[in-house]
Amino acid sequence: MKKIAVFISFLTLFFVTSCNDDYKFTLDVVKKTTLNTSLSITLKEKNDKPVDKVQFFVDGQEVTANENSFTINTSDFGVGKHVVSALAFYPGKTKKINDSFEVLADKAPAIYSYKIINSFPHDTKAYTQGLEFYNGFLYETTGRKGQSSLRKVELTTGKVLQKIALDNQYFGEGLTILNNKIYWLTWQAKKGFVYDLETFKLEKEFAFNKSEEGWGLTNNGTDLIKSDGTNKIWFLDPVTFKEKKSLQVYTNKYALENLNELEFIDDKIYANKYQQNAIVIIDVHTGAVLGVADLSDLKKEMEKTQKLVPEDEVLNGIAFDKENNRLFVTGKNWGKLFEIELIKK
Ligand SMILES: [Ca+2]
Repeated sequence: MKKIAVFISFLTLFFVTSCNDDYKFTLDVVKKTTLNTSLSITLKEKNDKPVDKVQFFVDGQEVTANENSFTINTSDFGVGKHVVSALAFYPGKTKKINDSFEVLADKAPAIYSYKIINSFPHDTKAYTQGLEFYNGFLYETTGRKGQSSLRKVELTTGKVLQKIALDNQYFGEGLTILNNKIYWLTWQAKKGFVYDLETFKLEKEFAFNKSEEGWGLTNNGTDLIKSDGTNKIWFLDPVTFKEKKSLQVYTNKYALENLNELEFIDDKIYANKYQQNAIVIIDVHTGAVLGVADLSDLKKEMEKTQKLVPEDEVLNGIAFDKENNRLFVTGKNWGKLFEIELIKK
């Protein structure tokens, strides 16, 4: 009796396995495409066996299917790697098939040069990680354990008007000001802090979620916008600190990693790329790199009066004075802060 049961189980297993194996699905997907392109993806069964229904998902979000295929405009999902899944329902079974596609920007970034409009003193002991212009003053955060500080600075003199230190266990990173609060990131502690704008009194701390580290910070008036050292830019709710969404930053050729200090200007994100004397201009909706400003001559300008530590005392810090349309940049421990104008080549 037992033998028969085993034999029946074996038969059942064989039957189920062979039935499963009868359906061989693949997703017909172009692996690399560009923005502003229509992309069609089709679920194929090796022997054209009929399925009852297919549901498609891009990055976990269901998209409208037309029988065994669907079409999207790549701009709706932005540049970067996207996961596509199909859930196929066929007699008595369901199967999930995963694949991916990568979207690049549809054109090369515009190249900008720059013109120095003004230069101001900057503390050579300020290892700049965050820089923002607010209500007539510069606000700056500096890094390194035991040296991390939050400062309010007078633009024209570089004089530090107000300053607090971060606990020695933390390495300070970017800052931004929103709704009369200062938000300040730490590097690898997966933590950020919130201060009162006027008093610099610590109000609360928050934890990062999926974003990896704390690098740059800015805001668009609604959300905090954070870089984490990868090619991703994260949008956080300033009250709950929920990471609402992320952008992947790509040119027409590759992903741009190590995005550092940030500034939100005219609906675009300006980012320092770590250890590169460049600022990249990013489309806030798609993540595509729209422009690159080469500031290597600005570093050379600094080196006329100051010896900079290679690969350490690098360009970092972008601030924008919206009222007067002034763009400020500096670097880690640089003795000068420059007002510059970017010029499209
Ligand atoms: Ca900034």
